[in-house]
Formats: sequence, C-alpha cells, structure tokens
Amino acid sequence: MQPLTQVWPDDLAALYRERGYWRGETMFGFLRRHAGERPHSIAVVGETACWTYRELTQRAEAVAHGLLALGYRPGDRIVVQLPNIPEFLSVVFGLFRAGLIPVFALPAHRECEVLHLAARSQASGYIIAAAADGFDYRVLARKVKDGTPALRHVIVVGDAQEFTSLSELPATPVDLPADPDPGSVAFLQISGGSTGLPKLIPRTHDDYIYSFRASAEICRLDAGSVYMAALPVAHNFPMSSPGAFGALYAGGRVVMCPSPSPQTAFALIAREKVTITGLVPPLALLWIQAAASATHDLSSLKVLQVGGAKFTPEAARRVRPALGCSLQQVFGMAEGLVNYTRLDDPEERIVETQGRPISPDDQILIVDEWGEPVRDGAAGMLLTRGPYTIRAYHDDAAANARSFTADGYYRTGDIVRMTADGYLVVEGRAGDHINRAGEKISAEEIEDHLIAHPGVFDAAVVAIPDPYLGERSCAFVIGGGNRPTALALKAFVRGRGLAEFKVPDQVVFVEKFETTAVGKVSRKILRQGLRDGYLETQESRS
Ligand code: OOB
Repeated sequence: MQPLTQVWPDDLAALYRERGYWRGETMFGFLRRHAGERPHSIAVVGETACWTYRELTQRAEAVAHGLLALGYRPGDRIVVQLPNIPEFLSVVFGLFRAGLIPVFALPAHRECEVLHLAARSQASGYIIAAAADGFDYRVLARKVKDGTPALRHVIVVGDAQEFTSLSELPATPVDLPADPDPGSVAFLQISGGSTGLPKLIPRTHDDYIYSFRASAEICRLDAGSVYMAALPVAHNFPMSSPGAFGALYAGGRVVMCPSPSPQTAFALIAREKVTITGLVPPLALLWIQAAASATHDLSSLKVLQVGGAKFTPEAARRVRPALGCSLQQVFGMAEGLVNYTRLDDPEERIVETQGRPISPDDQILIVDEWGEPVRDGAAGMLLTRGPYTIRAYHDDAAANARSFTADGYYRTGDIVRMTADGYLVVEGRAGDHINRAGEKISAEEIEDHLIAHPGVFDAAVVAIPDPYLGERSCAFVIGGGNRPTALALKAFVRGRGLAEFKVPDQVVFVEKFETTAVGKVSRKILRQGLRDGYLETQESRS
C-alpha cells in the first residue's frame, strides 16, 4: 500500500512544537479525555439520538472493536460517506481508535467520485447510511463494490440488505492498538478540486487538531457552546472551522442537522438552543429571507459563519438585522489555511473582508503571474504555508508539481488582496473552476464527460455569475453529427454517475470556438472568451 505521509521541514516542525501549535494529542485522545472529564455532558444530538461524551466514546470503541474483528488492520483506509447523523462521529472516532484511516466522501458524491476516492486511497472498506435525502446509498455501494475489487466490506448505518450492518459488527474481543504517532496521517480529506477529480489531502493529528483548537478559540467556543452542522459535516468547513470537531474539543455540543433548509434548521436551532453554525452564501441568503416570516425562536444563535465562496458585502450587511446574530466570514480550504473575521472586529471589516489567518505562523504571499510579490494592497495570487497547511497531496506527483512551490508554499489558486490591517479580500480565482454555492466543480472534469457523448465534438465549461448560487455552470458545446438536445445532454452527464451539482446548469450550442491565428488557444483563454461573449449578449438583451 502507498504509505501515507505529510512532512514539514524539521526546523519548522520543531518551531511549530515549540510554539505550542502541535501538542502531541491524537484525534481519539482528546475525545477520551473529555469522556473522563465530562462523561455526562451531551456530545452530540441528532433528530432521534442524543449521546453523552461517555456514550459517544463507548460507541466509537465498539466500532473500533467491530472493524478490527472483521479483519481490518491499522493503516487500512475506509471511505466514509455519511450524512449529518450522530453515527458520523461514532464511526469516524471509531476509525481513529482502531488506527484506520477515514477517507471522506460527501453525500452528494456518486460512483465517479467514490470510485476515484476508493481507488486512489486503496480503500478496503466503505461506510454508508442506508438512505438519506431520498437517495439509496446501497444502490451506489453495489456499483462501487463492482468497481473496487479491494473493497472487502460495505458497512451500513441502517438496513444493510446484503451488506454488513454497523450495529451487527462482530463482538469478538480484540486488542485495540496503542495510540498513533501524533505526527502521522489521521485521515484523508478531499480537495475542493480545481482540476479533475478530488485530490486526497493527508492531514496529521497534530496539524488538524491545531487548526480546530485554535478555530474554537477564535470563535470563543466553550462547554456551553452548541454548534450545529448544517452543511455536510464531512466537508472541512463544518468539520473543523471550528465545526463539529472544534465544538467537541471545547467540550461543547454538536447538533447534526439533516438539511440546511430554513424549515429544518430553524426548528433545530430553537429546540437545541444552537449558538453557532456555518453556511455557504446562497444558504445564508435563504435564511435571511426566511427569517422575516420565521416563527421559531432563533435568539440563542450568536454567530453565523459564512464561507466556502464569496459573500458579498451587501448580503453580509443583512445578517445581523435579519437573524439577530453576528456574522463571521470564513475563507478556508481543505488543504489547510483558514481565515476568519474576528468576533470583535468592527462591522465594516466583517462585512468587507474574508478575515485573517488563524495562526501567527501562517505565511501569506501574494504574487503576480511571474511569482513576484505584488505591491502592498494590490491583488495577486495567494500562496501560503504554515503549521496546518499541507506540503503535498497523496500519491499525485503531477498535482504536487503544479500546486506547491519549491519552497513548500501551496498555490491556492485564489486571487486576493490584503488590507492595511492584514485582512484578506477574495477577488476571484485563477483556476478553471466553478464555485457553485461553495461546491467546487472542475471545468475540465465536466468537459471530459460532455465530450464522451457521441454527438458532441467539443465542449468548454465556464462559470457564469448567478445571483443566488454565486456562480453557475454553463457548458458551451459544439455538436457533432447527431447533436443531442440540451436536456438529453444533461441526462447523459447525470447518467455517468456524477454528483448532481456537477451537471451543467445550462447548455449553449455554438458552431465553433474562436481560435487565434496560430489555431491554438489555451482552454483557459477559450473559456474566458466564451464567458465574456456570453455575458455581453446577456447584457445587450436586458
Ligand atoms: C472550503 O474549502 P474547499 O477546499 O471546499 O474550497 C477551498 C476554496 C478556496 O480556495 C476558495 O477558492 C473558495 O473555496 N473559498 C472562498 C471562501 N471560502 C472558500 N472564496 C471566497 N470567499 C470565501 N469566504 O471552502 C472551506 C474550508 C474551510 C473553511 C471554509 C471553507
């Protein structure tokens, strides 16, 4: 098996330890500590379940025992695709306890993405819920199993059918392994993905715990805090910024919200007295709108975090009047760096900027296209390195060569500028991806699927500004002999087993793509031209 590593240069690793960022704790270790210190405090609440720290820890240990009894060994990788249910935590902490490596898939992922994650991580297990949000994950699991010979078990929360039920894992007594090295990789997170399919991000116990411990401090979480995971909790934002893990680290309570719709979420906020939650911009807009006629008591909510995509100042200004809570902007990435506006920042800074880094040792470079630092206050490409930003993706030499500089900076692909007081403002992206309501879509990946249709000669996918989603996807398509209708083409892409959010929102057929005199043009310039041309036509129409 391809070993899992994440290595910082020795001098920096020593500095990060000396400064107290990396404290040698492990993911299961901190939960066990809480189970000892606050056994009867509530750790997690779902629609139907409610577990104390002791119960969560015991359930996690049972999962660890069961998986080892099935024959799994420390270091084995297990794809986890679970919705926002308490079992997400018992499973993931169970994997940590057994020394198994969770590979996080989002509930929206379908066979294309899951097959890729399973293959790239060399997974031998796959943990799903029977069904969620009207989708039967066992149907997906059959396809994933067929395509992944190394997959030994599919483990199901709920009715397992032909698979293994989580509640019926073998109870044979087995020895649990010793705690892992805190510098070792704890799990594989997935990238927002700017090119191709999601890349795997190895995060260590030390670096990840630092990121959510410090995030919890910035957000002033304590044992009285109630964090609601409204976004899919496997995503880095609701998981660790400060997210479910940060809330647990602070000894607080996690509420698993099955849907971010105002209807479901408002009822849970009122019932569980939620104090903080996080949303992507389109959902924040929806909540702002719905709050006007809401009958639920939302007065417990102190902080609404918004991140994952740019939140416009106009929308940001509406949060407090509509929801009666503070806004915190969060600009982060699964690769590491997370920026927050601080709770005591002046309103203008909270509304106008995407915050500043967590750590005094987050190094930020803003460079021009030649890699030279821009002048103060000018926009440029954001590069970063620091105590919780990765130095390499797992098993992907090409992506590593592209995404990291020789001296270890991660090229975020984001265009930002820095204010005089050190806050970042996101201006756009250098890459070719569409940020659809916080879901990142790779233009390249979708073009590949479109071109696979026999009636498609060529395709270019671009981001079009959208008042609700921030950006939506538009596929420009040159038809071949038997040109499909737009609807048929969307159905074709959907049929290839992609996450629904990746199906182009719009398909525009064109005769040809403009090329330069030499007949060559980079797809990046091509996409830009198509997008600009399209936007101009729309303007002249309106
Ligand atoms: C978060 O993580 P990912 O890995 O899904 O996506 C990262 C990318 C960033 O590089 C940037 O392009 C975009 O998402 N982004 C934002 C943003 N927050 C993320 N763009 C503009 N404004 C923002 N506030 O999306 C993520 C991870 C941890 C915390 C928050 C978000």
